[in-house]
Amino acid sequence: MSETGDSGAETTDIITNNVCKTKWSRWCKKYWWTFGWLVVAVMAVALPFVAGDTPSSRDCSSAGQNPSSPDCSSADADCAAYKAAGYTTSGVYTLGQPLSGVTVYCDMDIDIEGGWTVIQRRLDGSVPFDRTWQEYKRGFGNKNGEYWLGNENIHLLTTQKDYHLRIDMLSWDRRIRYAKYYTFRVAGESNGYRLTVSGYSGTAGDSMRHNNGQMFSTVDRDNDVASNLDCSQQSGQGGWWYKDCSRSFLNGRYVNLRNCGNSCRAWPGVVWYDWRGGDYSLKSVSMKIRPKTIFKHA
Ligand SMILES: [Ca+2]
Repeated sequence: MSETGDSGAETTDIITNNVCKTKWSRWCKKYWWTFGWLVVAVMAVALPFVAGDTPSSRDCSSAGQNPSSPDCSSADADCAAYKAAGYTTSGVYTLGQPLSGVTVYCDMDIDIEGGWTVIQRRLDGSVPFDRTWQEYKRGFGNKNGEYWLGNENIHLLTTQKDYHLRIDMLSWDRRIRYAKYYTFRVAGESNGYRLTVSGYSGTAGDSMRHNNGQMFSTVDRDNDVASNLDCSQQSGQGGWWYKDCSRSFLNGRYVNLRNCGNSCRAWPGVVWYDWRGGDYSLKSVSMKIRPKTIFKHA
């Protein structure tokens, strides 16, 4: 025991003499152990913040919020997962499984909880929505502006989890309304991307009640139940879940009512019949989804 103790004291002296070679050596020899422990303690507290372990510092926004850097390597499945991971800024994010690499606009602000994955957005008419089946299948547009996420992507997301749908609308006289559906799901292509939508609540009226159970139709694929007409062709060549046509078609022709006043026909525009009627084209709309089990996922 004593040998070990002597050996320990000797080692301490050697370290002390080697560390303290300055003109302050007398003070140094007396206090360097205390100072050393203080440095270790400060580093232990500061290191996690420097390394970026906390969600708030795991911010990939400078790279377009694309988590491709080492600190942001595990992309989240949807915007709700990003919100749960500490991301609070609306913007374009890159998703992980099942849509690996697909970018999407995340609405983190629309209600208290945020975390909405935007699947459709109309803002200014800059992106045409008179598109083919294949284009609606793959998705098109600009994630910072107007776009359709793609039926295949929407199907993959809503198959993996149970989702709510929320639709926000703005009129040209700057009034806002919304519609929420408790259940929103899109089947696969072999089933015509058939829609399940139910459980309405909101302020805009239920203009999707007739779309529940309908297949998707585009200008080049008539899956509606109106045998004598082509609903997509009748409604601005947009894709939608038409039945014998529809009280809503948010992918209709974009009509700028401010520019044309009463001189142009608003129909067929971006329509939500139960709020402004069939001949009123909305200024902007966005469709977004969020898991029913928000913030409870693994
Ligand atoms: Ca038809």
